Amino acid sequence: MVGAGRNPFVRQRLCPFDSSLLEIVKLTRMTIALKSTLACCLLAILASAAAAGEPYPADPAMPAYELPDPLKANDGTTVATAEQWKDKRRGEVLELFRKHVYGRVPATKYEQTFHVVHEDPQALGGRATLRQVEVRITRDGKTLPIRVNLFTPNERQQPAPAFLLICNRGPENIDATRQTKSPFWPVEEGIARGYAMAAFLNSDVDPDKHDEFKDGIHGMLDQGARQADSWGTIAAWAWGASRVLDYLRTVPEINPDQVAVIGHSRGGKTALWAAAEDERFALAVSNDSGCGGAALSRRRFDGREQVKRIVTSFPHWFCANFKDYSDREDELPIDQHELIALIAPRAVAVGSASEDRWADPRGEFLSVVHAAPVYALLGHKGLGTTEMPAIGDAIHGDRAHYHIRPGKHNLIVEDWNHYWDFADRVFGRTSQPQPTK
Ligand code: GTR
Repeated sequence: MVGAGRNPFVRQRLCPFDSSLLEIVKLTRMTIALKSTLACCLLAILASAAAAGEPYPADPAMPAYELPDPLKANDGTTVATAEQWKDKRRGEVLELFRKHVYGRVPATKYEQTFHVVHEDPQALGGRATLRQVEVRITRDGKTLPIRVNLFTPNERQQPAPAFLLICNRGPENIDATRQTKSPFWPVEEGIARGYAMAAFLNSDVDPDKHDEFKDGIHGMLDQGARQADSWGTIAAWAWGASRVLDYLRTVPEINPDQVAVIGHSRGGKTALWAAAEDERFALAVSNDSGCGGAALSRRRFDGREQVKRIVTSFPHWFCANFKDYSDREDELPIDQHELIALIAPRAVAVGSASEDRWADPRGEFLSVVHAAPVYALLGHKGLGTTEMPAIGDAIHGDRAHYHIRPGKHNLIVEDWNHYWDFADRVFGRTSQPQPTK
């Protein structure tokens, strides 16, 4: 049993009890005043809890839960060696996620070609080479272009490690002209640290709306009636990330064995699933990915996104089977710590924001903690602790990273610096955080 949380905020009874009307009015006013004072106190507590150096607030009340053991095979036996994990159990866990959560990619054949549509060897004042590339997917006379913006550092002794951002925001966030510089994709800082920076829009692969899977890559590759485990839109975006990786691995300036996939929120859910499906990604970065991403589904408390809510608001993200676990998370044959385990022994980085309770920061942390037995089996310590860091702190473990940044749901340079620091360790290199422009 992982344990039920207790509500740290004790409710106070404020109702007055008096027979005189005047007294009641007075007391009611007092009650209102007291209530607003209490509300202010509560806000102050929450605000101070969001300050750097403070512990993340205790869990609200929630039902006790028990996590499935990643090392217990479908036949009930316990996986005891790295070989058993690789040859048997990893495939089982992957299949369980395909069947119950994200869905299965169809086996439909297609053609893929890469087209450099613009190249500037002297981008960013000569510090980088910019390539704008289309990864074109063609089937039955129809073509779907995935547009990639790629900056590679010009100053480098050897092929550079790369970060591929799955951008779930507008194109201005990944502006190749750099007229708009968004902290969501801090190219200048990444290049200064020696990283190649690539990005594509998830909407190029599949639209982020419930279109009955008619448009985007679904419209192109799906054949026949949809099944309960047919791929949803997150699986489609993850597939798109792999197609961009196909291209990145052909770029001489990039080390093909050092490509990280990174995403925020729905993009973070996608980054984790992309790395689970595609073992060529050396590092998966989940920023504020929450429900259906890094956060454990079984932690069911009010104020965080749960399965019922996510499948209702975003019916296209997951396979149809996932809906069956609305308010029945305990019946899922897997939980999200096993998604992290699928990335082992490769590196994983999970970042949270202290005010992002909807994404359940502690649930995101615990997923990494509970993936540790698989990392251990494969010769790595993982985070190396079960204690959540204070707000503002980071844990750079052995192939696993976690940080909790003060503030709101977002991907900003502070998060990126944590990820680059960790990637430096994983890839055995050093680089310095840059002053933000
Ligand atoms: C929210 C959704 C989250 C998260 C977020 C985002 O509306 O509830 O699961 O993915 O969107 O992607 O920004």
